[in-house]
Amino acid sequence: ETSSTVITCWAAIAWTANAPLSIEKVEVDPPKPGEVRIKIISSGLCGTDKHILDGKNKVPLPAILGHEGAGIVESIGEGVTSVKPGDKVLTFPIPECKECQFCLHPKGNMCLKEKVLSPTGLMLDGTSRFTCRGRKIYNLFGTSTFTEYTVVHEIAVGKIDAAAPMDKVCIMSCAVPTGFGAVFNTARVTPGSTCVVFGLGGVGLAVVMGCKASGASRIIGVDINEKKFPPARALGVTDCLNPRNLKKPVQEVVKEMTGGGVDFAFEVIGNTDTVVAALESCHMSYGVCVMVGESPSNSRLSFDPILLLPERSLKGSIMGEYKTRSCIPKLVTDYIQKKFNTDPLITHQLPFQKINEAFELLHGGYCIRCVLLF
Ligand code: PAD
Ligand code: ZN
Repeated sequence: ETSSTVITCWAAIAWTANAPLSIEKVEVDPPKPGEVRIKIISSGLCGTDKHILDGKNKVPLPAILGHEGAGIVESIGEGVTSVKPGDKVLTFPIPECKECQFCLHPKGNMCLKEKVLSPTGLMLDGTSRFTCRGRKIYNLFGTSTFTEYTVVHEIAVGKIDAAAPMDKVCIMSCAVPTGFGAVFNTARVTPGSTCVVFGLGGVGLAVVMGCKASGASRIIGVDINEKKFPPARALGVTDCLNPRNLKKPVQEVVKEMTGGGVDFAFEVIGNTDTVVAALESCHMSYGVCVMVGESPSNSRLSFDPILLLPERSLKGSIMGEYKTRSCIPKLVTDYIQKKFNTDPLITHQLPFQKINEAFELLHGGYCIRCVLLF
């Protein structure tokens, strides 16, 4: 245990949006009470990190991005009881304090201590644990995984099975629970139902896996990048649509294909117009549209309220409605026991130093999830 020493290590700094990340030496402070310092072993690159780097979604900068991480506890602050040095853990962008009114409620997963919806980039005491060239560096959603070491609140750390393969399970921090939970917890997809998934990236394909596991009879995949179609078909998509190659709006085509609209639609892109298209793709009466994608900061949804009147519904889903620390480590155990296989979502692996190449892969659409290895 080195919980009183500062660690100097490599991290990828986002000084501004719309520029490559800069790999630099940073100082990582020891964990304060209730905090855990973690040696990151692997991290996924999520669409949310991409939106932030593209300037679509605003967070305080300069920051260390990344929130889909798996690592090993290096040291713990005072009062930490749920993990100890050497434990394998995941970091979660939504904490679960297990004490607040929201955590104690059986439904929902928004802990009162969360700040993911209004990111401050700081720990709950209002300070930062990262310094680079004498400047304070913000964190992302209290996690920050594009660094060799990070400090996370105990309430945002989940202890996982000692047998967990650390190069694979990082995607259980975000993409997998987000996609599975949108299907199992939010939409509650039923056997024989019809589904449409807008956006076939890492999260969208986790949605596809969930729909298939739920016994959906038809899963329509929508993407403007046709490189996504072969992996999507391999995971259960039955029909692929590229809106740019259609003569009419994609929602009209989906309605025609399904005799009036699907039972369940998922928006997993993060655009307001595709949220409306997904909503319009649903059956007017019993159709349920789940919004998973994060639309740009300060954007507004606009649609005719008559869409909802005949009982169609629109719901949001964050981290798949899973109470993170209570539920996600169990998903990891199920994965280890081969109850499902999310490995096909990981199409690329790169050493951490090549993080900018990993963002290029995601932009170019050549990969589903690229996992960075430390
Ligand atoms: P990704 O970049 O891997 O995938 C996005 C996919 O959408 C790509 O295949 C694109 O080609 C496709 N796409 C882009 N624009 C369009 C368009 N106009 N029409 C059709 N397809 C399009 O991202 P991801 O899968 O990691 O994340 C997807 C979204 O989910 C993103 O908005 C991210 O911020 C959000 C997210 N939400 C949560 C949550 O808890 N709600 C968690 C993680 C990610
Ligand atoms: Zn994410």
